[in-house]
Amino acid sequence: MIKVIAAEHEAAASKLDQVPAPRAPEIAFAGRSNVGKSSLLNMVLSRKGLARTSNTPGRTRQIHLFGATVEREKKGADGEPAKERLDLVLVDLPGYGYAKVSKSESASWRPLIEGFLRARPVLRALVVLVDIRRGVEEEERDLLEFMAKVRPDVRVLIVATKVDKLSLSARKPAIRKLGEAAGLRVLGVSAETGLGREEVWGAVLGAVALDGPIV
Ligand SMILES: Nc1nc2c(ncn2[C@@H]2O[C@H](COP(=O)(O)OP(=O)(O)OP(=O)(O)O)[C@@H](O)[C@H]2O)c(=O)[nH]1
Ligand SMILES: [Mg+2]
Repeated sequence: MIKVIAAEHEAAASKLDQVPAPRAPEIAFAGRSNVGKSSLLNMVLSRKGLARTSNTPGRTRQIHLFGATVEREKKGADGEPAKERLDLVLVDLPGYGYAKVSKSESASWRPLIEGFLRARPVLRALVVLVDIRRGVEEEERDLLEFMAKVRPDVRVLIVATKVDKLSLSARKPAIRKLGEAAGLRVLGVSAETGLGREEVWGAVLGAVALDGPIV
C-alpha cells in the first residue's frame, strides 16, 4: 500500500525555460486532451482537486509539476517491516490532439511536450493515457516512437483510462486490444473508483529505483 505523505503544486510552465531545475525523480503523464491525466494524478496522489480537472478539453495548457513524498512498507534486512520514503515529482503535461483548439496553439504543444521529455535527465517514467473506448491513434504512436528513439532509458507505461465507462465483461478485451496496438503492457484505471491505483504505483516505483534519495 502506497501512502502519500505530502503533495503540492510546485510550478507551472508554458515554456521550457520556465520549468524549474530537476530536484527529484520525475514521472510524467501524457495523453490526449480530456483523457483524464489530471484526474489520474489526483487519484494516485489521493488528493482531490490538486490538479485541476475539467469537462472542457484543453484544461491543462501548461506543464504542471507536483512534488510528492510517498511511503511504502517493505521488508527490512532483518525481515521486519520497514518504511521507506521517496521524494518524487509528478508532471501533468498539456493534452494533445484537441481539434477545437486553434492550430497554432495546438502546434505549440508538441515542441513543449517533446522538449520536456527530451530535456529531463531525472525523468524515469512516462505514463501514456489512452481512453479505453478510443484506443491507440496516430498521436500515441508518434509519442511511443519518439520515446523509443530519444529516451530509451525512460520506462513507458500505457494506462487505459475511464474503465468504469465499460461493463466488467468488456474491459478485459478492450485492454488486450489496446496492448496489442501499443505493443506494451496496459493497466486499466478509473479515477472515479480508484481502480488500478496500486498497479500504477507499482509500475512507477519499479521505474524509480527505490534505493534512491530517502527523505
Ligand atoms: N467516468 C470517468 N470520468 C473520468 C475519469 N477520469 C477523468 N474523467 C473525467 O474526464 C474529464 C477530463 O478529465 P481531466 O482529468 O481534466 O482530463 P485531462 O487529460 O487532464 O484533460 P486536459 O487537461 O484538457 O488535457 C473530467 O470531466 C473528468 O471528471 C474516469 O476514470 N472515469
Ligand atoms: Mg488536465
